[in-house]
Parts: sequence; structure tokens; C-alpha cells
Amino acid sequence: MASTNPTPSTDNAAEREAFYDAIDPEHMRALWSVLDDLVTPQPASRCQPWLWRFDAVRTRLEQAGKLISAEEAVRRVLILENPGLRGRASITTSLYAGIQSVLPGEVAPSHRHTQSALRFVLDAAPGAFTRVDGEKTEMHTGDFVITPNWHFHDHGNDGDQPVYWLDGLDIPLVQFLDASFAEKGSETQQRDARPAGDSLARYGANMLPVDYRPGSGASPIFNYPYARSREALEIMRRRDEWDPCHGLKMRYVNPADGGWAIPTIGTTLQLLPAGFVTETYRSTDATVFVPVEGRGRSRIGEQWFEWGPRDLFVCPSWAPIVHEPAEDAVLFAYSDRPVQEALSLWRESRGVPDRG
Ligand code: 1HN
Repeated sequence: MASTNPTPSTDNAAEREAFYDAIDPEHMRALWSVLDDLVTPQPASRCQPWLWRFDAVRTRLEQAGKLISAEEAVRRVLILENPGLRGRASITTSLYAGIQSVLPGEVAPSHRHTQSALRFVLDAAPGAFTRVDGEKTEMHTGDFVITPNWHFHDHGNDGDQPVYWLDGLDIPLVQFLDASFAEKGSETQQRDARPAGDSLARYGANMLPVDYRPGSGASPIFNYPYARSREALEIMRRRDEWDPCHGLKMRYVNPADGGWAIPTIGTTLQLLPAGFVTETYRSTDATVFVPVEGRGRSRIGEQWFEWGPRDLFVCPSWAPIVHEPAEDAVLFAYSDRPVQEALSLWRESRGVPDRG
């Protein structure tokens, strides 16, 4: 090809630059000048590994609680913004994370939107609740609660202690697709249309209504209580079979079709026994980890992060990660894996060399 190419391949750099400048106002760009940045041999993410300490976030949320009520704020949340993605309300390229507080007596008003949400409860006392589609559920520490897209939801706290939880949403993904719709509820708080616990009993007791057909893709269960998930991990560990990269790692499912609980956000709960050192692992789904129990440290790329309960850290796409729990540890995690799987993009690699 080179011999038939009439244009010289060197010494016209200034001409080329002039050409790029000339086509710029005409809204054109030369592919060859940007190709290497567009089609990289491996993921080249701006997302950086980072860790947030829960105590530090809680201190700031206490200050925020004196500045604004949950009702006025609509949601009193501090966004955890990835240092490589500043100004984009993103913890990974496709996902959002925030920590929300609801003080005793406060309400966070009813609304709905096309973004899907998960709550992972970090610190709750009796009385904290969320309501999804007219079904109220108490929020206990460690509970995993979902708000499928376009479902009305409101939160409240009838107890005497503040409640704190992690919000994980697919906001950057929906923004990328320009598919955001939202509306307020007709009333601040939804009426209780169904008994508390109905969805878990109906869909989460290894039975389904006989003629049930899966609907939107999201799980019909709104609350996956920590007590149940934790007990399951404790019974499963007796087999003493550990995945070298994951320890014992389970995914939260939609019981009607075996898919992920939320179509756009994959969620897992993982037990790592004290002293276990995981083999190096990497995958294309940048992942947010929340230690629920135990202390330890994780290496992401070259950086070590020490963690304890309720801290939160993020591992970018394709960054090698190793966990070293000092105590029995339970980690909650979420990522965009279901989206990547649906598009045949998801990849993982186990036991890669340290600098692979
Ligand atoms: C939202 O609806 C909640 O319902 C939390 O608690 C965080 C961030 C952006 C957009 C909607 C909630 C949110 C949110």
C-alpha cells in the first residue's frame, strides 16, 4: 500500500496540522490523528482507584444535616466522585455512588426516574425505611434494597438515630444514552398499598406465583435482608471450598429468571476468611467495594488500600486487584457487569502477573 500512496508520509507535519485546523470549523476530524486513543489495545480508563472512609463521609453528612433537611434537598446525599472523573458525578465511568442520610423524623419525598438504584445500608437503627411502589421495607444494616427504574420511591426514618446508606445508580450510563426521565410523586409519601414484606414472601421464598412471568428485568424483590445473605455465607463456608480470586462470592439475583437483581448493575456479596490472600484478578467491569464486616487491605494496581467496615473503595476496569483480609471479611460490591455481558464485552483474567 505504501508504494501506491501518493502523499508523502513524513516532513509535511505543518501541512497536516494546517489541514486539521481547516477541517475543525467544518466539524470534521481526521480519524488517523485520534485512532490510537479511540481503539486502545486494553481498557484505558480515567477512573482511578480510590478509597473513602465512612467516618469522614459521616462527619460531612452530619454537617450537611445542619444545613439542609432531607425534604428540602430531596435527597441529602454526598456524591463520591472519582478523582479521575471530577465534575461528572461518577465513581466509575458508568456508575454513580453517594452516601445518603435521613435523620429521625425526616422524609425524602416520593419520585421516580429512569435511573435504577440500589441502596446498601451502612448504619441503621429500627425505624428507617424505604417504600417502593407502595411497599414499605425496614432498612437494617447490610440490607440490599433495590429501586427498579420508573418505580416510585420515598424514604423516611421513624426511629431515633440517623440512618446512612450507600446509593448506587446507573446515572452516568443513562446520561450517556440520553434516556433520563423523572417525575415527582403526587404526594410527598406514598400510601402503603401492599403489606410490608410482601415482595420477599411472594418472590423470595423459593416459590413464585404460579402464573408469574418476569417483567421489566428487575427483580420483584425490593429488600434482600443481610441476615439471610450472611447466614447463607456462613453455612456455605463449611464446605471449605474457596475460589482463589474471590473466596466465596455470590451474586444477588432476580429469582424469576436467574438474572442480576438490577438489569444495569451487578451486585455481589463475598466472604473472605481471615488470612486468605486472593490471587490477582482483573475484569472489565470497574467495581465498587463496600466492606461490611472485618478489616483488611487490597492492592489495586500498585496502590494498597486499608479498609474496615463501611469504608468504600473503587477498582477501575482491568486494574489488577488482590484482597488480604486480616479478619473474616464480608464485602458487598457493584459494577456494570450485566450491561457488559449483555453486549458481549465483559472479560476477566485470573492470576495475571503483577504488572500485566
Ligand atoms: C435518588 O432518587 C436517590 O431515591 C438517591 O434515594 C440518589 C441520585 C441522583 C438521582 C436520583 C434516592 C439519587 C437519586
